[in-house]
Amino acid sequence: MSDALELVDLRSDTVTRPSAAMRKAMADAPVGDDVYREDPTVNLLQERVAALLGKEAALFVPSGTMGNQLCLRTLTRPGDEVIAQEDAHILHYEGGSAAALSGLQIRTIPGVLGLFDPEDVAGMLRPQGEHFARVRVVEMENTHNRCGGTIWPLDRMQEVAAMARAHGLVVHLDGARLWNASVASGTSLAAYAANADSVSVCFSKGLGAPVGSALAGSRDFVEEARGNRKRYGGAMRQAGILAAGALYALDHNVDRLAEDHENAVTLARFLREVPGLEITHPVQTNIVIAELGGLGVDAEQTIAALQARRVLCGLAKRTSIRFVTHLDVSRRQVEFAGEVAVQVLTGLAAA
Ligand code: TLP
Repeated sequence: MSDALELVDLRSDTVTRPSAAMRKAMADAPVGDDVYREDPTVNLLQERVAALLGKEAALFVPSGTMGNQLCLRTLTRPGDEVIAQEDAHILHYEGGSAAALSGLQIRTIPGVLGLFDPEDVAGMLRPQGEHFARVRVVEMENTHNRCGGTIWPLDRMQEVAAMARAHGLVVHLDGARLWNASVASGTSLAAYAANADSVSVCFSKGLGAPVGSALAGSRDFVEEARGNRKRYGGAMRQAGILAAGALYALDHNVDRLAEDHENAVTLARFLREVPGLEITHPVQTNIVIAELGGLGVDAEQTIAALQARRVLCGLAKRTSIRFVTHLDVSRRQVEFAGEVAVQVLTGLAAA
């Protein structure tokens, strides 16, 4: 089949390219200067996202990292502590920015599959006094990237948020892939977001827009985040061109995430054929992490060998590799990648 001859890029759902229809919507978008708040397309997107998340306001930002970091900056003062699960994106993949830009320390909960319990939060509280950092934010990531796209069950989020709030803490939700959680679980975006004071979501991952994320919260919070966005150099001018891609994605690419989730299950089925390979998480959304430790093959070597066969994946942890399904890979391509992965891994294990 012709598409099987092409590169099957499963490194991330960030690699998607805007479709012709999305590009047209972007080209045709009415725009204005968003620093003057005069870009109608950005304004529309912000209103739409605020409504979807059940928040008073939202703000368009260039990236998920900036969304998370603006939320953290706006919720805290230097020296504060952020409580997060030990595999959190804000800790591993944002260049140390919580420390560099906001003077924060992140204290981690081990958790299981990226999730934790209200008692874990209680265990992180500190007495008041000059020795202690102020514990300020509890962060949840839904879906959880480094733990294989796992979904926070709504009731567990509610319990964690209730515990945090009972102790005067605020909650941030890294919802880069909240769309995936919502489509897979049937829980509304707003129901998840109700458990957070600040939320960030991305259009540039499974939704297939080329650029852009948003943060959301109360009107006052978003107003302050807007000032910080300017300071961080993230205030854009005729950004409606980009916001139009995000609006197009909201209209066309949310429900279809279910296909990506099915494709991830299919891929995992192939991978499980390899004796010794482990997928240690339930495949709930669009991420599959294969643990290679038991197989005795090197993760980097595996990635290179797969690349030579035109299948791209990424390193997850030292001994595991990550595959992410998305709208630019078809069922057939996923099956092709699965077949290749079985051959390559079986061959490496036997060598
Ligand atoms: N994740 C990227 C890489 O940074 C690892 C990926 O390929 O998955 N929160 C979560 C949960 C994310 O997965 C990401 C991106 C971000 C935030 C940051 O988004 P960007 O890349 O737009 O800064």
